[in-house]
Amino acid sequence: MKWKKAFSFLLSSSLAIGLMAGCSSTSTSKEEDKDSGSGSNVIKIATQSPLSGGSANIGEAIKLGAQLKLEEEKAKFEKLGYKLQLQPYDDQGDPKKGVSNANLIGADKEVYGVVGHFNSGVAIPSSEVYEKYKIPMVSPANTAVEVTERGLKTVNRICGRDDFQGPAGAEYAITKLGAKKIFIIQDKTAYGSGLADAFKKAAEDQGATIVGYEGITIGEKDFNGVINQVLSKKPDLLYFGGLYAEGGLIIKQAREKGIDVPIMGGDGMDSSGLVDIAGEAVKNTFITSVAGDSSKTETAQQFVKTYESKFKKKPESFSIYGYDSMGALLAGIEKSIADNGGKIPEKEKVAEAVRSISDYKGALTEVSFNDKGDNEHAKIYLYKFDKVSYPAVFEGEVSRK
Ligand code: ABU
Repeated sequence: MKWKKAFSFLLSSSLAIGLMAGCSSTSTSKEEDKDSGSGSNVIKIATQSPLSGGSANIGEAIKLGAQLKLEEEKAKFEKLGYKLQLQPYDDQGDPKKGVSNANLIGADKEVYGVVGHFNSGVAIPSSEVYEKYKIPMVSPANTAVEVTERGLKTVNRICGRDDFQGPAGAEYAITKLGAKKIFIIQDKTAYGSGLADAFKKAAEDQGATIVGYEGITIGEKDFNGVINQVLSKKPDLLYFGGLYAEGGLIIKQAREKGIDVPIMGGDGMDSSGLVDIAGEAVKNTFITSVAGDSSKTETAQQFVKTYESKFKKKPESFSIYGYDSMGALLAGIEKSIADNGGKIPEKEKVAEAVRSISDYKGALTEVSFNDKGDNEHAKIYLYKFDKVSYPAVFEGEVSRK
């Protein structure tokens, strides 16, 4: 693996482990009917993302990106004899709500796919339900290793994993930022703890000392207790495994207490919300992300123009991942229809066609799912916040190829 662009170095081989609104529904199907076609010409695609709560701006971005792609594909499916419909659900970033929505999705015979989720801790239990109903899921953002390590045939993601993201961050922290003494905070979720642990192991393997490792709770607002612990350990880098709502407050409160060392985190902090919360304090913050820079390709630039014109707002980094997840999902559905003589097959066959997607060219991403549902083309990107604006400055990327 090589960091590219502004800097370039090899990830050590020891680090190159792992992979490279609450809608209602209609009928409840009988057990034997769960994998049969709906008998209608309506193809519904559900989105599940947090449309309320601390991660709502990313959740909305994923939904809007997916909506844009579905609307662009409507005419093509109309010619095939099918009517595409978007069915957005608000999972609230809450595993219970995600599972409850997933059961509504599973009971709706016209739903043939899901774009979602944002939170791995919501995707993991919700996707057990999609698997039961044989409904393919394509995730734009779930990075926890477990998401695709359970052998589920319906679960896919276009983004990278935390056993790639964590080591990539550690490599950058140590070789580029000179970190030797690192304090780690994580939010005790499947994502936050998994990412922090992957970062920690890689950092230790490269000789850094972890001078503190503490957990916080989602929804907390006052981090002075843990920040006092950071102060007492005098680290030369503070790492946070978690989301922008808590991350923004930790950055702000740490700077208020005089902590001026680099602060680093992962893709859960890749949001304009981080800048809104942290303000000036965001400077000297670094993030790895599984989301690429939308200014880099002509197709992504066109996506940004269309998105801004349609929704009257700037996209988040994950908007285009919602768009490309919908694109890959619909490409699989289209293939399943073609393979079945123009008729949409039972959902199991649709899920197989989605898993078989290879070299799909999205607006920013390229997608080939491996046998676990991971994207072989996924990359990790590094961004630096050196001013109070979003997105942050692109510093480089690392891929496994
Ligand atoms: N990877 C984005 C942060 C959310 C999550 O995976 O849980």
